[in-house]
Amino acid sequence: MKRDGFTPWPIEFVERYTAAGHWRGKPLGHWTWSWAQEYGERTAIVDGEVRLSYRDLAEHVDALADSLLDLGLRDGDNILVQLPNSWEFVALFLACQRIGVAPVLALLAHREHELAYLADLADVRAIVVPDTWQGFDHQGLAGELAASLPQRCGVFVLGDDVSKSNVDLRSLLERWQDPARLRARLDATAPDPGEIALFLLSGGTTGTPKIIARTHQDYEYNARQSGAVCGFDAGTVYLVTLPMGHNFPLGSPGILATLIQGGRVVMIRSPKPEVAFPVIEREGVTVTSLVPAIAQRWVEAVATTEHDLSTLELVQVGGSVLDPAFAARIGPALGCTLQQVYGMAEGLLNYTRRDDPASVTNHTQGRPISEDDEILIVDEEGSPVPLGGTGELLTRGPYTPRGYFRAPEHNARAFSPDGWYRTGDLVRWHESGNFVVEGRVKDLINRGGEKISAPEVEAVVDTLPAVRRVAAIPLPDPEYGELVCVCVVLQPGRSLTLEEVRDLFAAEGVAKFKHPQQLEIVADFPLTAVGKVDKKALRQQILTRSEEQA
Ligand code: J2J
Repeated sequence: MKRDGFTPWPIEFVERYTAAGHWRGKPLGHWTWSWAQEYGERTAIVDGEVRLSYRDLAEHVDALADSLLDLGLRDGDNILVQLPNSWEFVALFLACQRIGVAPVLALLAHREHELAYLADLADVRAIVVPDTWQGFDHQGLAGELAASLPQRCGVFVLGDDVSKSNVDLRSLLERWQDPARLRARLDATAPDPGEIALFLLSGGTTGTPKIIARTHQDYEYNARQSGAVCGFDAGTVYLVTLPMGHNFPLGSPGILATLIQGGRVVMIRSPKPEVAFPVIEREGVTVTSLVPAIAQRWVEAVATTEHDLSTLELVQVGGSVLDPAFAARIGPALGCTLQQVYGMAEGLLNYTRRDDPASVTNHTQGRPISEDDEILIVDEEGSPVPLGGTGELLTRGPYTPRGYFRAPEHNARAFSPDGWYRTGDLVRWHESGNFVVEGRVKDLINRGGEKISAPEVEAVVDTLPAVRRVAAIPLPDPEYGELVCVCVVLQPGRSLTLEEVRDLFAAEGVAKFKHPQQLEIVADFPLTAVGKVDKKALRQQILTRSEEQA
């Protein structure tokens, strides 16, 4: 079913990507059974004590898809999903793909501020949450949120403590029908492969975060081609260390490429070394993906671990800047090859290759996966920079959508008239042909790979009566790379503390990782020539002030 608010690729590109074999004209859900046929009784997913074969997985997926239909969900509907890493999450994701229901992949850290916005933007028909997670009552919040929406919206809960008014997700996964008949029935109503399959969250540089609609065939290519580039095969045992709602573990190459290849996906719920290391040993994990902050913890912990990590072949690190000196330590410490990944939920994926020399792997962020990824590096006027120069990366391609979902105004700025996505990243070509990410022009804070929109933070702080003007900027953080600092010009005679700011964020139900860590009161903001806050100068001012105080 067609949804409004989606920017399609122009027809000549559809034809080109199809003719090249990138797009295969099949919905993502189609592949579940094609994998089951090919890989049958091999283990597809391991989650604690649960081990599912490819056939088990396909049967559970169909049972769940059918239950979702019974509950009234239809092709063209969207649902909000906020789940911990689990086999049930994988099954739900694939069940949605069978019937054209698109999950909006929220993070467990999100609270009412983010969830209410997403539920409204995507007009969701159900919210799927754990009962509780790390002490937080997700079920309670989802219930309140669903009741507050104008549309009818169900609450589906994963856990042991599902309240009577909600739907128990596990019960929907139970198999009681003849799999062959159910499969035929679901195949007959398969969704359009050019339609929206899932929504990923954008890091966002606007006051309200944008969501990215990915289609069935673009996302399948995203995963398959990533898998080919990264050497995923039937022997791949992929550990899902990062939250699977992220593009990186989900499809870059992640879970989907592992399943495409007939490998084994191993779920863990926390990236902590004490959780991950025993599972790596037990399952013989060969590949995982990490953000730099987690890689740091693993490298520190490996020195004293008793666990045997010798099956690890490849550790992918991406999402935020990786210091080259630290990069050089990762492979030797973990006994595997490092692969840097420069990716984005908006599409374009870059990987260093497994056979790149260490001088390239440690110092660059990789190169695109597809011969149809188009790349431009431009200066502030939009003119291409000379080879080797630094500029903003613009891209188009077979898995880079042409617009954010339901965001025409923002799209007019974030995309060029001929469909190039302006990444907001400053990059240059390295002599190896890989990119080096040099910085960014977009207004966000990258906290250990989690992206925080500066205007979103500013909009919250701006509601405080003491605040005349506010600017959120990134400052260096030893563990997470960057922290959120809010710089405030006060109203005359007023004062403000960091605690008051943080209390407001908590009261507004903003995800904790966005709460400011530092408050700086300033007399005024430096301005650019066009009268905007000069955040670069402001950041420099704050850094100099901190140095002087130290
Ligand atoms: C510097 N900055 C990086 C890197 C991303 C794989 C890996 C990462 C993401 C991701 C992803 C970086 N060095 N190695 O979706 O599939 C910053 C850039 C980029 C933004 C995208 C994947 N890797 N970044 O991080 O949508 O600024 O995707 O534009 O969360 O992260 O963020 P996101």
